[in-house]
Amino acid sequence: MSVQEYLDKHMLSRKIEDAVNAAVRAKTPDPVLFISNHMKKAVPSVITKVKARQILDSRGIPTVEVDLFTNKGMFRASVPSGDSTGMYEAVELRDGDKGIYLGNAVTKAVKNINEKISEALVGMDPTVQLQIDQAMIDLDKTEKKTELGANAILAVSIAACKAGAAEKEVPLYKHIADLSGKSNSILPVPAFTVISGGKYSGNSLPIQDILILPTGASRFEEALQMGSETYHHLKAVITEKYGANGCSVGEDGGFTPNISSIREGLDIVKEAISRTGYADKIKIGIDVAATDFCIGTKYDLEFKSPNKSGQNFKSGEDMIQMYKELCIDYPITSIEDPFDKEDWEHSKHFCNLGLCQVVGDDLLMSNPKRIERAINESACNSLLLKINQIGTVTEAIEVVKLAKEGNWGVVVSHRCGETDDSFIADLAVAIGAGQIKAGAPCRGEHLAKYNQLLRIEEELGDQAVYAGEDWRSS
Ligand code: 2PG
Ligand code: MG
Repeated sequence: MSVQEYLDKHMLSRKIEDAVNAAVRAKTPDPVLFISNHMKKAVPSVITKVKARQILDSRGIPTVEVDLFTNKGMFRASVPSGDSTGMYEAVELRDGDKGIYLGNAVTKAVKNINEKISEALVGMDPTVQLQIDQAMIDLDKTEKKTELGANAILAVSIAACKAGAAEKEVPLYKHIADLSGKSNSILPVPAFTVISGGKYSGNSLPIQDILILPTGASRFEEALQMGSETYHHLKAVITEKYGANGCSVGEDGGFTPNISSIREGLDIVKEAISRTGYADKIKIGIDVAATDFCIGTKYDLEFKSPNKSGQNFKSGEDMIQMYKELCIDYPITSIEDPFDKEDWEHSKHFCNLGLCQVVGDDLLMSNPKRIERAINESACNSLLLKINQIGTVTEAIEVVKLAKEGNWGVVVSHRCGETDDSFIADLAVAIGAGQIKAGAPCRGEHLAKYNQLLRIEEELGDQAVYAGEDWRSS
């Protein structure tokens, strides 16, 4: 189309005249800026270019970043990556050449965006998230996004979502809320990792994380303050008991003192909480990640102590007994993956006791079929949502609906390999998840999410609602 044809088609002469008249009416002190902003709104927004690159995540491992361009500007997104990759989740495309980044490069995924995905999306309206995601799903044609890579598809999906919000001139959480059919935005209760164990640390603690949940705060800002203060009191407790080198941190930012039992970890967290003065307002959660120490049908809580490992296996029933006692002795309100990902029987039995929230992470892998099964069998009562296990914003919204229809809690989660992208903060607010797990209240990749929640709370002003005690049912 020639420029003249374009001008005629979009009636630009008339729109320019309108912009000038509007500037005069508004008595603007800066007519050029006013007219250019006015004209920007008049331009129909379409995706004009999608450009991806390889960057590094918080572990120093390659991941995908994308710049999506519309007539309104450039919108950037990058995707996280996790350690636990299961057969039910969308596939992250990695090059596999061991000589380059130990096989972890993502240049094929980047190429897929720059060529195939870009070609398919250029010209589309960025507000039609469902169509954009569907176009990529159709292009990929595989069930687990193996062809283009879930890392490629998700990066573009998120960038398009940001572009859609800009096109509508609304905050990102508002746009996602519209896409989800939700009208009330809710600030989630943060679940801060404070102690790291399991495969994330060199200590002998078998479980992956001990977390704190400030459910008794009145605002998110207060919850963040409680989390930060507890974290620093914990640092002091650890220094007193284990020396300063106990304060090194693991992948998710939790301290990694050389403790060997769950109770030892819970005791120091309880001590830190008591030093804050918020005792009744902060609850404790644990991510057991029991799949990592399940051997056959037994659990080896000493799997990280070479001289004890394999000598004292626990049965599923023993594990249930242990959780029962822990829930009595500590303010535990949430247990994630208490059993192996295929140990449905003990998960069901434990969940039915109703002692605390039972979160399905490895059990579900954010997979709709596994979520449906777990709802039907009451194998857990909360979804850990990892968006890169699904691969598009639209499908993430769908699984949240599924979980909410089952009256479950929803925890929007980061991955151990993160970037400075704060998308999950807006997502958590928009879908009314009630809970977000984004690591410790330290380190840039975690604070990108928590700080974004501060901004959203500030922007919502009087309208801001913190999930607080309704963290499971918001
Ligand atoms: C988890 C997550 C985040 P990963 O188990 O909940 O901590 O770990 O990203 O390695 O799956
Ligand atoms: Mg987990």
